Amino acid sequence: MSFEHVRLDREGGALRITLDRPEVLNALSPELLDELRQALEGPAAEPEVRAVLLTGAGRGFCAGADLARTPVDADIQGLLEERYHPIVRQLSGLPKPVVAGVNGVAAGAGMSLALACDLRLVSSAASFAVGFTGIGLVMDASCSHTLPRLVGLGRAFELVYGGRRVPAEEALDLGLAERLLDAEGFADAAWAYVRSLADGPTYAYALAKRELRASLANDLEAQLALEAEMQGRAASSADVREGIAAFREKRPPRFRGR
Ligand code: LHQ
Repeated sequence: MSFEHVRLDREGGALRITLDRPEVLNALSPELLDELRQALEGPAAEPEVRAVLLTGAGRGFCAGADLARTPVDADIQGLLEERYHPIVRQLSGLPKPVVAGVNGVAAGAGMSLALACDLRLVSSAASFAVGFTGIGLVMDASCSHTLPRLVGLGRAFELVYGGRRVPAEEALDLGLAERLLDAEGFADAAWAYVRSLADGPTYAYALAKRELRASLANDLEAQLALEAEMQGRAASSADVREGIAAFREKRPPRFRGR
């Protein structure tokens, strides 16, 4: 599979997807969106891929929709349903860890993509800008779903009204990011983190991801039922046998991801 606007690297079970239009801070052109969707539905979904890193080339993570290529009188509703929603569903639904490596500014729908990932590693040079309202639009590509869940309703309002730019350190405090890493060496550190996740118990991670994602909508009874089902599956995996054997033998486990 060869792409022009998205770069893919594989190392062991880790896949890195790099948005690759650095001259426009990786703004989302129709071509980039198509390639990103193909990368997420193809290579990222292969069972041999056990963790995914989404990051950006150059000094930006993603500046959102390509404003030079997206006429505002276009069918934006159709565009979102056709091109953006499948990407969001893959980022949040892939049965493996999906990590955003936010190397630089993440704005508008670029911020949406980062928030749709399971967690965000941010460079000290990164920033977030809700952005949409600054140009008279509203949140899309799942930002209005993830943002209040991550930062709380009041803080979401504060970020949306005004659309200010949030620097990396504040993003960490607010809950927009989970780890702050030095800009120097960020790409290597983010990749090492995701490579280490790819050696983990992928099947347990996938089941845990279902539990956590479902917890936001479930009541206690529904969540207890889901946990029992997920634990039943985890307990019958080869990885749990390896995990327990490694514990008894006082050695690191060698998980095979199922
Ligand atoms: C860009 C962009 C960009 C094109 C920087 N497009 N070129 C809407 C419609 C449809 C469906 C889906 O969703 C949406 C929602 C959205 O995502 S709307 C777009 C939301 N994004 C924004 O409003 C961000 C617009 N960009 C900015 O405000 C700034 O560029 C930020 C704050 C991101 C970065 O500022 P700087 O670091 O000062 O960089 P810059 O502004 O100089 O940008 C560098 C280049 O990238 C520049 O090109 P140039 O040829 O002048 O060097 C920009 O024009 C280009 N660029 N964002 N979204």
